[in-house]
Amino acid sequence: MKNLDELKSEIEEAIHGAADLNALEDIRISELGKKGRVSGLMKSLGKMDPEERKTAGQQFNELKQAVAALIKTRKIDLENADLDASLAEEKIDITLPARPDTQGSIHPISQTMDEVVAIFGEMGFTVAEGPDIEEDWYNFTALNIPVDHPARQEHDTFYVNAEKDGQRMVLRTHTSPVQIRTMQSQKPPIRIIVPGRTYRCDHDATHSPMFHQVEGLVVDETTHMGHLKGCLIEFCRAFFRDDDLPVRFRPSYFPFTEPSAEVDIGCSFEDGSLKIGHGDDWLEILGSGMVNPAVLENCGIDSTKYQGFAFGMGIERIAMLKYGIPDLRTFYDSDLRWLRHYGFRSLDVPSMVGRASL
Ligand code: 2NM
Repeated sequence: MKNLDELKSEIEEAIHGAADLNALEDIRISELGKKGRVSGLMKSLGKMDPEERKTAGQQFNELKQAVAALIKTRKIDLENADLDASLAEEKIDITLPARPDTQGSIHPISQTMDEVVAIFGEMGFTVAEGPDIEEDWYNFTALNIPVDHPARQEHDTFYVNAEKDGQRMVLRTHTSPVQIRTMQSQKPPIRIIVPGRTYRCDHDATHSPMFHQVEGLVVDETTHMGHLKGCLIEFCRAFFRDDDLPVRFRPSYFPFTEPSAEVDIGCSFEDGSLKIGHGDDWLEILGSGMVNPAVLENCGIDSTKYQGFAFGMGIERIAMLKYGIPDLRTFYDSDLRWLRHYGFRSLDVPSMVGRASL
């Protein structure tokens, strides 16, 4: 049997010479493993007589512990060396340009439509939608706007070179045809909100040939003007986030409603800038009225049993007022710098409005 001291220095030398963690692990197995040399010595104790076993056992144990300690120390050294090597090798290139910010933002039109829909959604309205290209009957006739009615000219209609069952097709001038379609296909009670694109042949600083509307309709047996007023006052105060916002109903005329009212909110023009919520001036926000019984009948609803109210608003207009956007035409320029300024973060829910800070 080899001299124990000799064996110890041989193992010690091997451990120090281990180039990496794998080599060290091989040494551990060949010395301390089940079939290792040191383990072999421990096994040989069984064949010794008691006196010999006592001294040898102590020596073998000391050797075993010394080898285990040496391996442990060498392991820590090798691990540190590995870390030092990768720190030296893996450099961070701080001269690389930053990655471009690819986060998009929500267009103010979409944001405003979502807000309006959310407010009416909480009141129990559901969203209805319909086609942009409409039959003349749905866009005008059913709404009590007969042929040669001046309102047809007022609406500056885009006519489409297509006919359906001999009917002229138009780009809808309002979203009201969706209300007509809903009244034809659903039984009251009806409570719908209709967001969407609308088209009028008009283009200047305050008009775009394509714009957005949200209209609403309620039809039930006992629906009355008080419901219209309460609902729209509530909407104006929720949308402009002002519980004391003054709201005024001003008599007006629409062929599809009788009586009709325009809805104004209180404001002031101090030092040339508009302030919503207080002051002696009024700003028009909505059109509204009790659905004309003729319109109900056109849709197959018994006007002796049912009554309804309806309203409509232009999204661009209320978005400009709420978010201080001065020029209508900028909505459609697709200018990314404009969108970064006026756009909204995608995770903002309609009730938690905040600007994108890009
Ligand atoms: C408005 C103003 C007043 C309206 C009426 C209807 C329908 F289909 F029920 F008759 N829909 N929308 C309406 C009434 C729209 O927008 C300024």
